[in-house]
Amino acid sequence: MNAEETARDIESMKIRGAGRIARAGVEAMKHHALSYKGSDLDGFQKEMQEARDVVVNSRPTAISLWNGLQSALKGLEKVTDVEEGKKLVSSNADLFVRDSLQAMDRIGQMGSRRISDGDTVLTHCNSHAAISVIKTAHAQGKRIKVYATESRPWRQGILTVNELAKEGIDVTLIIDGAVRSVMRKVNIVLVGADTITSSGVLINKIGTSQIALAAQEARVPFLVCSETYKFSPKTLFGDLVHIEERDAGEIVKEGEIPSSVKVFNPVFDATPPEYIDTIVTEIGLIPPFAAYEVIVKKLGSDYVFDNME
Ligand code: RUB
Repeated sequence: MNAEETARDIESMKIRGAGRIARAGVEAMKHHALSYKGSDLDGFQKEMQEARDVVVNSRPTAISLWNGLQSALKGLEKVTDVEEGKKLVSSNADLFVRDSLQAMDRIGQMGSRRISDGDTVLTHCNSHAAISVIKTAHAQGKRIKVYATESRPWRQGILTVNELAKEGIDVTLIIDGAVRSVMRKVNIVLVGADTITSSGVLINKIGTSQIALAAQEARVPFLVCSETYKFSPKTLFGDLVHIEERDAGEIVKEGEIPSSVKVFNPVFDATPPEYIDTIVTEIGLIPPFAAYEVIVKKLGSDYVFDNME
């Protein structure tokens, strides 16, 4: 798919989840580069930047998309002809997708060490990084139970329970409001991430911060499963994370409530680092307060400074 089609599918949530939108965005860059006709290098570089902007603006909150697109175009300003540029974007994209899938597997392996036989896990929305941990623990023969939240208004929890049930995992769907009621039966909470700021704040599906509160009250460990490309270099330079607000029609049908009633539909929220026990990444389990180190060391100071705009 080209950049415009990919952006449309991300915006309409046909493609969703921080990891998947990043991989789809990167694939779109590859497609866009390979289908460029002509030999004008300036034109090629300009078109790639424009394609990047179209995709990056399709969903504003997940830094994974921005980081992915930056990786796909890394070094493009240094190429000497269009063919070289095409090859570069194509191999950057392949590398990102490969590393992203590998990271998810590693997160599964490492996170599963924190799950014991007989544990009950609670997860929110539909995070493939969190699901990777659950599936890995199950594959290791651990008998686990899972509570999965419905995640209004898009009900991504339906995807999660279908995916886990297919693996033969004992899974129970709950409405979002039932989290505190079930928390006393839960041993560990696993959620994904759209963005992690340099100060260790987690931005994830709306409702995540309430789950963290309930977990802390019940003294249940709250773990975030996140590839390092979900850490935000932008926040290091003072950018605030923009929390996407979506249409009222996702919550109420036309005519269901008086037109004088306002509807507020933020789709992500912020969980402070004090509520997070650890972040499971592909480079290890790190405390949220080490987010700054991850951004600088893993993404690299060159990367950070080159990509500030
Ligand atoms: C999905 C969501 C997920 C993260 C991580 O929100 O908040 O927890 O994106 O997902 P939406 P993953 O459905 O609005 O995209 O671990 O799969 O990257």
